[in-house]
Amino acid sequence: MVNSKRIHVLNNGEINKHGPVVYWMSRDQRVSDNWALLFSISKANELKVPLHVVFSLTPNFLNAGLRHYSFMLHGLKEVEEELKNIGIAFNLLYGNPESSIPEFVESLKASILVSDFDPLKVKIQWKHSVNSKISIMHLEVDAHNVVPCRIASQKVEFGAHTIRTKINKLLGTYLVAYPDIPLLKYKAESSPINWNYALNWLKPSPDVTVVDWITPGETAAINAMNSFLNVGLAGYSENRNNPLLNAQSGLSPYLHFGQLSAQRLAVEVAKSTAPDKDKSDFLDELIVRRELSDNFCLYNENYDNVEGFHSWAKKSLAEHSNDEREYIYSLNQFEKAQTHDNLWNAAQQQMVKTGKMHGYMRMYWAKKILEWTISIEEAMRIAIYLNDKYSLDGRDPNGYAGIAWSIGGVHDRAWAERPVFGKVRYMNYNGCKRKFDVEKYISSWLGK
Ligand code: FAD
Ligand code: FO1
Repeated sequence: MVNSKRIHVLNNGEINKHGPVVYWMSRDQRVSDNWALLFSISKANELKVPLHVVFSLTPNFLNAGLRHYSFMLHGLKEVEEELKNIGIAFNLLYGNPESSIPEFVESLKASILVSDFDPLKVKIQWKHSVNSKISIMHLEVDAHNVVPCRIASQKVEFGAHTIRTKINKLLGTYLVAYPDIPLLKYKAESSPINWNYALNWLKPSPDVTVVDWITPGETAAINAMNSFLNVGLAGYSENRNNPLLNAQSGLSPYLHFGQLSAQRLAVEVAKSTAPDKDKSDFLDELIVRRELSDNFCLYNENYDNVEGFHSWAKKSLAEHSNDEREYIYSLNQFEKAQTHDNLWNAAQQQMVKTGKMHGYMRMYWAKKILEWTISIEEAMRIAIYLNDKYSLDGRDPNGYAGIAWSIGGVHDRAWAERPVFGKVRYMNYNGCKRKFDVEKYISSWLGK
């Protein structure tokens, strides 16, 4: 039922015949359309044992605040309810997974540990540490990518144009409809979770407020997907880069937290009656661009710093490191949207207020941080800090790849050389003015 190519053996542990299967949920926080869950269920039925899903809650995860944890916990509450309905136990653990997961596995005398794929360094470290403390088999299932990241390519790809051919060749095999969730032969129950206690336990920083434009959870995600399919997909190609139109799907928070499966979305888009150009442009972003980010993070551990840039960019940026900066701002000035450029300030405010800056403005926003900081190291630090702190879809491979593209030309080509940017693609205010009504965007985010 689950293509074996999605499954990656993480250790050489053995299967302990009698204990329950444990699925350590982290990236793909949903019950439907989840290959890691489907695999865990088939394993449990095969071993004639029950299934426990477990989520390890860690405070201050990569600078996450109340905005992110509130969204995530609401989604996990729905996961708990849906799992209960099909006889699967859901356990919420507190603290570092490197100790909480081995303890949990030991307490249940689990038969096998299943986890979902995530290319971020912190996750790779978690799994490495867990593996040093357990003796049972640990399998990882890529439930996030249409084409499993480790299958699409075994090396860091140059750009969308190189991974596109590899991914498109494999879509026939992997872009398939999901099977129904099989019945559990052996059921398990768990005591209900006190979600208010969980949120309070995290003590999330309140200075990044909860957002109200989006409802968390997989039911709301499917509803948002359907309204995008019915209304937003047609015209996507033409309108998606206009920050004044609400013409992107708005689905990235659901995709980031795994409350919506990208494969489900892709299957539904492919079936839609919207114009082909809109469908192919959207699928290229959703599959090629998004899966290129996982490729970048999996095979380039410096995805979040200057070392991760290509040599042409490192060389060129270094040659211009002493160029005169017309403006230099501190993290605090950027964070408070106090630069001389009201277009940049408006984009920053959109992110602070809503947790979702328009995709086109994200490029401009990051490139100006390169232009107005004392070094590219400082630019990377500030861009990642602010994006992870305020963006609901932050702490995501797409973010690290998007920032590396903007500041370090990753997945982009060299352009005509200029001060500060060197050969990294330049963007400026006038370029934005040619594309949309900047005054209107500024007034909508900087107040009247
Ligand atoms: P849509 O246009 O509706 O796209 C649908 C989905 O396709 C997105 O949710 C995403 O999964 C994928 N996608 C679209 N554009 C890109 C892209 N350029 N790269 C990779 N995947 C893409 N995306 C995040 O998910 N989290 C981030 O923290 C993030 N930070 C970014 C920072 C910078 C500086 C840049 C330039 C881009 C960043 N992106 C990030 C990528 C992109 O801007 C967002 O995915 C997109 O704006 C999300 O809104 P949407 O779902 O409405 O987009
Ligand atoms: N994953 C976990 O396993 N435990 C957490 O407590 C956790 C918190 C968290 C907060 C904000 C956020 O954006 C992501 C968070 N994640 C957590 C990870 C997330 O599920 C994704 O796997 C990665 O951020 C993207 O790869």
